[in-house]
Amino acid sequence: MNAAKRIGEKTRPARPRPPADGAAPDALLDCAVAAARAAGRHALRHTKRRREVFALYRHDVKLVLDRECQAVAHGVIRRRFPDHGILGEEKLDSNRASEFLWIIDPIDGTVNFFHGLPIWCVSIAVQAQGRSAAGAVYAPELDEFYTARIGCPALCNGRPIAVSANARLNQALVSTGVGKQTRDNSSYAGLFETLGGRIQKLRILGSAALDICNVARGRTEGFFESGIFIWDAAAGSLIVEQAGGRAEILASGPGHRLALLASNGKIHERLKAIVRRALP
Ligand code: LIP
Repeated sequence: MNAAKRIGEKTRPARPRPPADGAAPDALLDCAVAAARAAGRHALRHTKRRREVFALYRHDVKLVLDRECQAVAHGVIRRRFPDHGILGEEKLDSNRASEFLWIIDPIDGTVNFFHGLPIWCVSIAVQAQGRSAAGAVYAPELDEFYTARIGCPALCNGRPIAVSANARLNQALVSTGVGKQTRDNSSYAGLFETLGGRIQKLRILGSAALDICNVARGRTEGFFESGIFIWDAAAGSLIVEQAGGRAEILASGPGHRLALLASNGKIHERLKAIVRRALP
């Protein structure tokens, strides 16, 4: 598994050039917000269809609404930036020759959504020349809309947010997640025991994007998960960095899989030393 420090870093060119089609950061952020809002509202309007599946797995579910929300977000982006590349969780991967890449998770926290838990969101990020430029995470049932772009503070519902000031590991609230493979569930026992003894409390909430936004908002001090994907983490990673925290890819593998550590920065290295033992 090759490791890279930040999402997009390994493809980052030495000196970023001005974008070819002049897509300014504000225009990219406006588009991310419009796409996340449209997709989130579509899911919210159709919550009665939350159990319509096209595939049911042992630890995962693929919803009809996943694909519909991805198509809604894709349409918003295509209308504004017809030549940009788009990568989506639901088998969407187009025009990767572009210097811009949109990364869509139409419903992050899919199993929560399927069961009626409100902890789910739409996560949309855009990279320019391999560097995250703007991101939006919209949780309709929680009425929380996180946004960030390079050069500006992270916001929640239009108000600036910041990571917590807590530097004590034994006072830290940390969230994690359990992947979609059966082996993921068994490999976590050791991590839970080790981590649980060093921090205040461990939480599993089921949406990596919202877990990372909780760090950005100062509700938790850290998030770690191995076996998630770039679309789970891309927008949240920019949001937590623009809120004064850190997001670091500890390992990556085929199919956009990765292990991510996000934190308030103050406990990052101590947390990394613990969670690294859980990496395959
Ligand atoms: C989910 C992640 C979560 C992880 C789940 C799943 P999805 O993404 O947000 O952190 O524990 O296994 O990967 O599939 O709901 O977009």
